Amino acid sequence: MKALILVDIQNDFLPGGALAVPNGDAVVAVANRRMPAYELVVATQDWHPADHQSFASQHAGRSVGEVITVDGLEQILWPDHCVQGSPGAELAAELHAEGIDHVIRKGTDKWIDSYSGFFDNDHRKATGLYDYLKQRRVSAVDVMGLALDYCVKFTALDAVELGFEVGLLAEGARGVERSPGDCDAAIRRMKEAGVQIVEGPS
Ligand code: VGL
Ligand code: ZN
Repeated sequence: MKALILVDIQNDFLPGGALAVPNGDAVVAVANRRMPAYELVVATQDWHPADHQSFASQHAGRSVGEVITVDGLEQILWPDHCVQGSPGAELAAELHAEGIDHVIRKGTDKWIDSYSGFFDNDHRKATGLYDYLKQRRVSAVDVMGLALDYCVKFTALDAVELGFEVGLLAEGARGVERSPGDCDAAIRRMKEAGVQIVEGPS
């Protein structure tokens, strides 16, 4: 069985949001169009405590975009985003929520970020997504959403490592592009790992 994983399609990643992804809103219509073709649809939700240590605001004298070490791990500092219970953390209002079977929240531990929907960035703890999919006999996943060069990429790479057949719905993904070329590099890395890049509408 094949599942669709909708990655972090949340207000804070849409235009006007705290960590807006350029043209991030374009993925909502793609998600709505593609969802009915899958037997199972899972959404991930970035879900940070207000004092999450990936927030630049938590580190005196540091600014957004700097890279520091948090609990022994490299961490890019982001603006405050997807704070638990805030409007920015909600799934996009136009996303057809009734088509989503399950939501996996991640990034809940203040000391470690979680780009992947499966594990935190150091693979210390699982989010429950793998068990959820395995219990339902899922063997293949298509991944789309935000942001292509962070959470979509790491979710797809972990899915490959976990043994799923993985597709990237490229038309349904947009990236932050902190540095020019990040999105192309992300797609290249996914391709090399064995992710099938699915282009264009269907
Ligand atoms: C994301 C940065 C920080 C993402 C989440 O969803 O790609 N990026 N938190
Ligand atoms: Zn985050």
